[in-house]
Amino acid sequence: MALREVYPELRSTQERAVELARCGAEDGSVVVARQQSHGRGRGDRRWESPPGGLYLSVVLRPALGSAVLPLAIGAEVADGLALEYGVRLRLKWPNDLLAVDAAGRSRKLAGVLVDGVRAVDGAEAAVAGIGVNVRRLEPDLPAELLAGSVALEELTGTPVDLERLEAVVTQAAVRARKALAEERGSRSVVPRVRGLLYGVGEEVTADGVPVGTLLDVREDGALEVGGPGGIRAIFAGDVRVGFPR
Ligand code: BT5
Repeated sequence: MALREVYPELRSTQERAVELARCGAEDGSVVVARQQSHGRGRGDRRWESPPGGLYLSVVLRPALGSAVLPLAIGAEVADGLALEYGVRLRLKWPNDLLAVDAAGRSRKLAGVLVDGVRAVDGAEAAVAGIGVNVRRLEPDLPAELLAGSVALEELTGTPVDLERLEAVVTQAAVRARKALAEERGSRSVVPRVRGLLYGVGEEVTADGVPVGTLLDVREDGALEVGGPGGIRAIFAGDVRVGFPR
């Protein structure tokens, strides 16, 4: 049976869910924390996790080891939030959910992090960590982070029930893995990702280096950019849309 653990505070739901996945927790098992002291993003980045947000990690198995999984989860979460709350979000490769306002300003609502895990029984699992800002972040955080982020309640204008949101997000992650495991797999998922992709046609940098115009997402999950030297694929890195100021 899928587990559900809810903590008032935890270092990181990802750490706990990775532990559960190692021990063989079932698909859809979820760890939720009302706040995190060491919430993490990709690499050594932090995820600010004050009370009021949604912080959860879902065990997904069997895992597919696919680079499309974070994108597929992002697309499913975007669709789930659109249906439930009527918000329109864009997906920034490879793992950000952004709200874009009428002036074209983008702000980050949520982030997705996927870790691969080998369970003690030898089976491969994935752990999807998802953080969603629900209430406005506290003003003592860095100004750049405040300016670049947005909360769900700011978009809806009404209070959001955390348990309902948890169900929407967890189900979205489980659906994403299933969709990729189906026969058409990424061939059916990637077109949906493309439909939500942020920054198409704009200049992008990868790890601070200008790499050209954002063109597309390939079926293997790589980002395709075009520059004077031709078309190239980016498999990992910190991609920014627009030249750095
Ligand atoms: C992500 O990483 O966007 C993935 C975040 C995943 C967080 C969840 S919460 C539940 C689970 N448990 C964990 O410990 N983690 C997962 P990345 O693309 O590396 O983005 C990190 C960057 O986003 C930071 O360097 C900041 O610039 C920015 N950031 C940090 N906290 C933020 C927040 N609350 N809202 C918006 N942006 C934030």
